[in-house]
Amino acid sequence: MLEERDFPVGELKLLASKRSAGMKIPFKNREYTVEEATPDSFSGVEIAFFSAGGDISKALVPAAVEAGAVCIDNTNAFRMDPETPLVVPEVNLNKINEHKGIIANPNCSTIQMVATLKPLYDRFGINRIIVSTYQAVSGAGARAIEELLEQSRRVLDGKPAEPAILPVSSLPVKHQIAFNAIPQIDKFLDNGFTNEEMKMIRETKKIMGDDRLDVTATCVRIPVAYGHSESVYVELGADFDMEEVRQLLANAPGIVLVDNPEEQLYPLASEAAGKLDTFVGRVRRDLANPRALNLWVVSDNLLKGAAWNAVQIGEYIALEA
Ligand code: 3JN
Repeated sequence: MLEERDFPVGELKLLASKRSAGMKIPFKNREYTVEEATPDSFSGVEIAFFSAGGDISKALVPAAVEAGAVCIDNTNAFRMDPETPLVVPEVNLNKINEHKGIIANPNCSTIQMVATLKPLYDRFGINRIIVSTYQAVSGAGARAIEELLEQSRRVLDGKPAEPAILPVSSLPVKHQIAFNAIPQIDKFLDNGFTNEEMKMIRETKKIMGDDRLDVTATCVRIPVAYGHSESVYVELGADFDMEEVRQLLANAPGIVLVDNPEEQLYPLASEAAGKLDTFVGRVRRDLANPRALNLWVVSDNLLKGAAWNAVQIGEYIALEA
């Protein structure tokens, strides 16, 4: 993403665990050697991107902040910390300036939903969101992509699925993902929701800056490699005109309206994969509640859902702050 966006990199330092130290990674016609990340790694670093899990961020982000770096953290470690802005540039860019060394990058499923709903929130207000997600296996890491591909081959060959990775949790029980849908992403909490669902609920309120927003979520893993899809029911705070809703979505930054049922055109994960934008379609007024809308929202979970949102924040810091 840094290379693709021609990010203004002076010096690049690639850090990872001891296990990955020594690996070579190409960047702009040069090869860089990965170094082991330690608390002493950050002297002279201006911007640090973290994406190695919450525990690593908790252990190393404070050292990076201490060394003077602005940290853009892709994990859940600081997302709900009141001192840390949780930023989707299309929604709350202004919050970046309040940072005290850390800016948190939200969960992938949250980002694409709030980016889409922001223009509707600003124009009509939002009282309630009911979302169901259809999430790609890449959200669970490279080994989950491998599992989907390998398992699909096995099932097609009439062999047992032998699930080993999904759902990712500390329990030994695993489920088939090939030709299936798994209504669990991350671990279960005491309230019956999964951690992924609670991330969407809490993060949406924080990013929109509205604690009274009612949000409920059901997060489902489906056999797609790249691109999360979401069915979103949203109750607006005022009467609305469908044509105006379409215009607001079509003109929203980072959002592409793909909505032409007559030609069977709507957002698809296969089309969104590899792209920076978020795609919205199937826009229709609810039949029971005339103040509610139903939408289908799709984006690349690894790009807008992660790397692109983080680099977008980095661009703002490097070029404008
Ligand atoms: O499974 C998905 O599709 C999304 C996964 C997100 C995830 C997985 C492990 C750790 C996150 C996240 O960004 O919410 C984290 C984390 O927060 O550190």
